[in-house]
Amino acid sequence: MPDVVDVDVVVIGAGFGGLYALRTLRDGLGLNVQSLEDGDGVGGTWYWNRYPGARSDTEVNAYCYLSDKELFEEWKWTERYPRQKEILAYLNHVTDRYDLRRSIKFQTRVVKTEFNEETGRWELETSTGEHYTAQFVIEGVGLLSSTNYPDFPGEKSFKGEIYHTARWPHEPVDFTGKRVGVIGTGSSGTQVIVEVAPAADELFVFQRTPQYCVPAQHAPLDPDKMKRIIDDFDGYRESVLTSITSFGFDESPVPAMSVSAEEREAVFEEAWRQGNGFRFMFASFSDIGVDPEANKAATDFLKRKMAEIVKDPETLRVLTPTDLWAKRPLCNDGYYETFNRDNVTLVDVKAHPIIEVTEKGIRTDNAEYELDIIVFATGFDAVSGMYLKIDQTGRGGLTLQEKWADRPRTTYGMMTAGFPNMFMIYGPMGPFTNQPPVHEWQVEWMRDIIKHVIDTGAGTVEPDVDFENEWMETCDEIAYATLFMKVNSWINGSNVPGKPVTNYFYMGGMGAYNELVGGSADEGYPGFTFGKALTSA
Ligand code: NA7
Repeated sequence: MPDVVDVDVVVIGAGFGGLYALRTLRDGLGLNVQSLEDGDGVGGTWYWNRYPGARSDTEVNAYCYLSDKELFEEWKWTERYPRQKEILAYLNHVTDRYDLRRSIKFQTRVVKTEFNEETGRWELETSTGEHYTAQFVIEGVGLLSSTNYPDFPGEKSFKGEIYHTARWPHEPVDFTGKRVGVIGTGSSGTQVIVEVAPAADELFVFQRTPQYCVPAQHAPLDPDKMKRIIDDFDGYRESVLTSITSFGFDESPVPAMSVSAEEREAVFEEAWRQGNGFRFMFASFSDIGVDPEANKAATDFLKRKMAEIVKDPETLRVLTPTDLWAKRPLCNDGYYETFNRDNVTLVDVKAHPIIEVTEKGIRTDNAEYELDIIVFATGFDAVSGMYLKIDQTGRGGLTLQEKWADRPRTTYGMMTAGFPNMFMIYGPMGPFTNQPPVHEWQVEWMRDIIKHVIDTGAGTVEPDVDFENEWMETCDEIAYATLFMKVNSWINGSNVPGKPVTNYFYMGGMGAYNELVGGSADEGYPGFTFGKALTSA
């Protein structure tokens, strides 16, 4: 028998969510917590996504922890949207500030979790052959973490370098004088394209679906804004956690078509001037994500802006989306302007699909592009992907892979029936919001229910199947009334071949989620079953 380490809690992943879970359960509840992390440093998304141009496109006042005012005051961000390096430095600071590193094992990927019904404990196995048992497992494995890597034939024959944005090497990649191909024009693609274009000799952008991209309006951080937040810190955190999107700005209550065309134009113009994709979508009007007419008003405006920027008519035609605006909203400065550069070529791979990677570069059905470097900015097997990469077994031998074969099913995006004491931070059917403050909220909910299990002597907690089904229905009812289900993207699973195309989110907004799920704790957790302790840890 291999050596087995018994702990109260295993936390999988040391990104924003996992670090907060470690701190909250270890220092808040005094439990024996072991964190296991695949990378050789903390940071999660921000550890892996080191590509040129990588940065948060959420304003930093909402892209950080909000549970500790002192931390918020002491860490000095420099830019409105922090770059990857700065976020990684922040997360390392947090790790050291709360002395978390001693509880984390790096380069240790959990490959298997199994619930032992005899002992009421989870048994875990790692890629390094280590074995753990734990009463509770918290999976902070990341919403956007498992990479989507299209399998183009011939990739191995390519003589140049190939990178994926979400598995970028630690050493800088030199693009100087190189012919570069970027596949993908989502958040990662648009960021890498803008950054690499000035350095590369030639840049070929392989675009499948054009995207609406509003300016970010990058700028140094506004110290007055941060001061105003600090002066009413609790009020600010409350406002973030009771808003719809938790992005730290005021959302509009005004439907787009309730105002005159002139007024609408002025509001859009101001939103463009202020920058930020989510802000544009949710702070200009209340219904761009749900009402096709409102959505069209917004996209008409964005198309007019694109036409003002992009000089070549054919490039403009290919760059201009024809869909609704209902992928995850993007923002970046200089994205459309980049296509005015002489060294940048837009390749329409919807019209002429990529057939293969050759020794020399990329071949579409009508041309071959000779390249030195290929960048896959092709995104993620999002939301459910990372959970399904781990071989997970709950009660009665039911595997997560079996349970989620048709679609992921959870309760509140945090637990799934048949998997007692297993928690997911920002799992499927959780709120569709900015993440870090919501990670904290969810971890605090987990802390409270775990405390309840401990205080009452119950060994386990798990959601009831009927209750879970009700949650799924609630989520679907809301999501299918939005436009996000009508356009292909990772939000509904349609970006990965073979993945269930379905709803993956609670789209009722964080405020409603907070009330509903937080309220259930006050009522003694209806819909959850608390079991008897079988053995002590
Ligand atoms: P995204 O937003 O999923 O974008 C991936 C891009 O890659 C998108 O343009 C895709 O086109 C394209 N793609 C994917 N597969 C292919 C193939 N086979 N051929 C050509 N093009 C392809 O991922 P990101 O990493 O940019 O961002 C994900 C999230 O991370 C982002 O929303 C933020 O929340 C942070 P498609 O649109 O599917 O036609």
